Amino acid sequence: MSLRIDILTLFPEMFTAVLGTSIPKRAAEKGLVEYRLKNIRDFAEGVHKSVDDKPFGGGPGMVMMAPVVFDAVEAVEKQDPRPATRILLSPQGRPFDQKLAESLAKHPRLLLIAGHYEGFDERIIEGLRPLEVSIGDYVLSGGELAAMVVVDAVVRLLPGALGAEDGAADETFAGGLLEHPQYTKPRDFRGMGVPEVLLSGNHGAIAAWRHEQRKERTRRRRPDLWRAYENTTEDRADD
Ligand code: 9D3
Repeated sequence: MSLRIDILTLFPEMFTAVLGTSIPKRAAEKGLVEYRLKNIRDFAEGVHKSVDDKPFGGGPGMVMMAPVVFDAVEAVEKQDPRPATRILLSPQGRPFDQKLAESLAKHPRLLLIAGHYEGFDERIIEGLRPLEVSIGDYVLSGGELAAMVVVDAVVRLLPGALGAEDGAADETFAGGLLEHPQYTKPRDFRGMGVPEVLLSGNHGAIAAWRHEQRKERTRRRRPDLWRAYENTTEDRADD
């Protein structure tokens, strides 16, 4: 059974380019995943089809209304008997990382809820008990790009989504090292050369150089990853 991903959003058209390109597109063509976009506004009532309103107690911005989101979630969930893992994209959410992507890739069905307002009525969270997910500490205009990030990171982990070569390389990232520098033709570009060892044909020396570069980069650029790496490899002789 393939993964079903429902996405509730006010701007479904934002998703079409991302889901219709590259790996997310190929994964759907291979039958590994199915995307179902639904406009939250379809569940709005009244002549104005409102989905948001002013916060009780005052304050800036608009708040997504609970009845609309509940109706949307219930309607979409009824379309398939498999229970959906509900994910609400929110700046208050759990920081998204490769570990969470790996865990979500094992679920049969995901339901992503992306808002485009200052926030959600708290009763949406209280009543639907979604997993709240943030993609990092910066301010976006809405949850849509965050939802696309989550979908992209999850879908490429589905068995068969990647070519055989890419698949193995990915596993090193979570708690691993950053990549080493890479070079291709031409050998001289505007006076900048290529490290001799890469042209030497000495595969042992190349592997050792790359490993040193990865460690050095990780140590300098990502001390957080470096500490995690050290703590899982302190018994390894070559480090
Ligand atoms: C003034 C308080 N703002 C919170 C930082 C209000 C606010 C701004 C932007 C509330 C929501 C948003 C829209 N962002 C998201 O919906 C969002 C998000 C993000 O902005 N950064 C990182 N991850 C995410 S997930 C959803």
